Amino acid sequence: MHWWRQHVGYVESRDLGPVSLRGQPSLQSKTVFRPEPCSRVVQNTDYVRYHYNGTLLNGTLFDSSHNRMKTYDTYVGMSLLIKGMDEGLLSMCVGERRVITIPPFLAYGEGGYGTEIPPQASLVFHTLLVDLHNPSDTVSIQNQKVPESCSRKTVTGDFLRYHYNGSFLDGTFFDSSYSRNHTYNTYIGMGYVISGIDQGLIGVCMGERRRVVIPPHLGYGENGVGDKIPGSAVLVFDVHIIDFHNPSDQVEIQTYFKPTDCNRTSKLNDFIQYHYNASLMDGEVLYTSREHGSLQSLVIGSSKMIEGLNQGVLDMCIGEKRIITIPPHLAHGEKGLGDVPGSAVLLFDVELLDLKPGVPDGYLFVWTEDAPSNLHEELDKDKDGEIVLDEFSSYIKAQVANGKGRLSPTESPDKLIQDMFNNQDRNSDGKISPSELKLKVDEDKEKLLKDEL
Ligand SMILES: [Ca+2]
Ligand SMILES: [Ca+2]
Repeated sequence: MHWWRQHVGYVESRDLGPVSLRGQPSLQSKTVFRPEPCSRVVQNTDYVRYHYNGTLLNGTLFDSSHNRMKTYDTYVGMSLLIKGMDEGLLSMCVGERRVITIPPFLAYGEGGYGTEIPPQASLVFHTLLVDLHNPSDTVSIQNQKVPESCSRKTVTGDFLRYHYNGSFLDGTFFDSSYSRNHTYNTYIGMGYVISGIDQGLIGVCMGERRRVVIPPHLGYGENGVGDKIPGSAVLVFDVHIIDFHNPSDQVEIQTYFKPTDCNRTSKLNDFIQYHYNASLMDGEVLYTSREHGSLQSLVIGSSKMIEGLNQGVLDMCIGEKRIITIPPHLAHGEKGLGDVPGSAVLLFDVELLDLKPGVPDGYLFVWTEDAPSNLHEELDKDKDGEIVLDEFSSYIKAQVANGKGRLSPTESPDKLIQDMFNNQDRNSDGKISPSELKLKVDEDKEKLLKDEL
């Protein structure tokens, strides 16, 4: 209500003088330019911002908003203006240019006004409507383009990444995320942005485009912002939603092909081979393993892999294809990585090609049964008190062949056995002494997978 009082006070000083209603010429209004389409026109109680040049019939300029470099801002139809303007502005569109010729009885009448407007003067206003809203306006959603596939819409508390162009109702541009080459990222519905955006971005889909028209009381109010946003300006945001997530989101899996023949599915520590396409939610491709001719492999649960992918490839059949949507806290986080922007949701299209039982992350070999208690004796085939590589290698291979142990499928057995031997031969003399041989016990692992040489 602050505006109201302010403008009442201001306009009262240019109140109507005495008027005669008889024998006077009527108000004349001539539209010089009217933009099409024109979805909304001025009605009584609307708040308008317009430019004008006011002249007498002889062409003498008595007032101009252009000279002040500022629109004239007021309510229409509430007797804050001279009657001729209250009437003459009605039904104008934003962008419309109109010449309003006002007879004296609808202007300042017999008294005139100050030194500029003589008694009985008809006034000619060349007007251009710049902005228009009503205090009862709410956020308006227009030009919606919703993607066919929309599994979820934004709710309060979601974190959005979006692009926008910001303009005023007359089309004047004021800001764009595109010019910064970076999405605008924010939580919505929580007061981090102007109310109009908080409201206008609830219920959007990923990939959706919409226009959000925000009246000033849900935007930057009567004061505006610096010299960028004038007071009482309606804001028009053309928004493109790139992605959104909620900090509580989990990995989302959509299987679109599942082979009928599927006797085993992937589980933690399995060694899998797969192809994938990774992209951002707006379709920007990050990596395509097929194009690079690069079959991927991964031990499920490996710390080398983003957590979301480790989770997303569980319970998969060989030959299965699925789309895995991964929120940023299970991918590359707020900072992003390489081509992945901060806080980006990732889309993986994965086809599982092969699946082998593996060993836990960081292990080369695991026992499938309890490890022998007299391991050094078992390994020392010639009983000379030391284990050489040949003894070590043939023993490990025998365990694998008998199903008592499992080597990691990530490398060749000989390479793994050599690495294991080197790990145990702590003084690197080519022999493993009884004191060198130690079982590494990881009590966090399940029992069958818990011991490693
Ligand atoms: Ca030996
Ligand atoms: Ca040694």
